[in-house]
Amino acid sequence: MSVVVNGTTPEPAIRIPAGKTSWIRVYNDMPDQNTTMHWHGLSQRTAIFSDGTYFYYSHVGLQAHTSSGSLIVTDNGPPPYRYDDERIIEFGDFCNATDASIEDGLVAHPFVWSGETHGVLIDGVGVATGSIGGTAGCVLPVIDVEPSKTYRLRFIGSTALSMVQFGIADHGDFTIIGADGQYTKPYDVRYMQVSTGQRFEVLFKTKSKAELGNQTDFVIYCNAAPIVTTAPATPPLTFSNVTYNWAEYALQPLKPNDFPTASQVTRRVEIRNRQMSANNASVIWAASGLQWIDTTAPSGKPYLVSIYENGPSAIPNYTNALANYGWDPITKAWPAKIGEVLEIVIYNQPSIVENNYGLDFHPFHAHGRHYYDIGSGNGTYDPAANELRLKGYNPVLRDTTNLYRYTSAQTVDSLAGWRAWRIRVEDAGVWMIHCHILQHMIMGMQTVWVMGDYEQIASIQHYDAAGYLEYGGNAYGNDSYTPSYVHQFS
Ligand SMILES: [Cu+2]
Repeated sequence: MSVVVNGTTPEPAIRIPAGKTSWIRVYNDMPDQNTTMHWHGLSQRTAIFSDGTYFYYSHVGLQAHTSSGSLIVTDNGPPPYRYDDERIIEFGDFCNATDASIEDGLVAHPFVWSGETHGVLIDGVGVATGSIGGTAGCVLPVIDVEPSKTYRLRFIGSTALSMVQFGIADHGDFTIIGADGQYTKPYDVRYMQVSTGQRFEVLFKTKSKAELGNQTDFVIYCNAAPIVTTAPATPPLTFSNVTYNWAEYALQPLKPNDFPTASQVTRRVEIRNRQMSANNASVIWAASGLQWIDTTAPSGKPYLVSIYENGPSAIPNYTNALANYGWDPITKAWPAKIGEVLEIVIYNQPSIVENNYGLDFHPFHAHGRHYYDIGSGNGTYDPAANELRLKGYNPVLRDTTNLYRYTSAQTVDSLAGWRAWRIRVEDAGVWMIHCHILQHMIMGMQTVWVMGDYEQIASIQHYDAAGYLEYGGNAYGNDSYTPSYVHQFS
């Protein structure tokens, strides 16, 4: 049992034009579950100016396993790159268990791991590990293309857990032209590497009829083809287990994007992530000592609702947060002021569960305003050394990038790898920064950022927001009445 939208997984693709107001009405037809829809990569109160590939999914529990679909913001005018047609390639994970049973295990005492994925899906189709395509109803994914054409492939990482490497046998490079909804300068790669939460746009040329000869099917990765039902004797493509160098310090914006210099940075915050044991043998992830799950907010309500209802007292205390790794001990949230330019350094630290000192990789995603990704590396972040690597390099704006695993284990208190971002704090609101692996989120690898003061956050008047502040409010609507709404654009 899992959650679907309009009867399908992936959910239907949504295409909306840039610069226009589009209505998307979300109905929850599940009598026994809450749901949310997260418009991944978009700051919902700001206008979108360019084409991009986004996606939308439930942000509740493990519903996003199946409740996920592409969201394409179409260009306002001709795109900056020429291509004949496009295809969406959305990766998903298949687990041979219900969402509820996996989730129960993740929060159980003692902890029960979900196990690894049973199959990586392309656009909802795939064959589970140990099964053979073409038998017993197992269908292999097929991407239909025509000869002599250039395709814009829109890759969407909507797996729960898996990092996916992807290639097509006997073809040339993919040319990356976009990442996380932002156009980039062209950058060639031999194969794709996509973590959960990430999107990439690439140009891909198919062969001409003459080049094809009699061969019209090509293996995607391995084990897969609609006519070929057994794996090739030798893998048709060579990938690398070294994941941490893929397209690092490489993707630059097509147009200048106001990248902040080191001297413009006003504050550096570290988020130190580690796996820990909690009471009763459960296993959690904590960020600088704070495990954040749905019940962590002290008010028991969403932060925005609490801010509207309680006013400035619900804003996390900035001074106390600075004295406590960046997060306020009362509200369990990370405050920032509008106008700050943050440098956020995300660290891996070895697990202290059963003294195994293990490490994992984590695709970190930020809601709201995109960030400038200033790179990654093993060990401890060295600002001066990194500044040399940034010379002549202008990072593209991103919303999901990997904190990698460089070694399997290290000594207990070491800093075992980093990812760093710069963020211009300009969008007032409550935004999450979290690992995008669904299992890790449920185990607590999430942070909540409150950006701006009360007046800035509550700039939509209370009477206009009132319908959002409780279940069944007039902003929700139902079968018998249309929700009331506030125009965000003139
Ligand atoms: Cu993670």
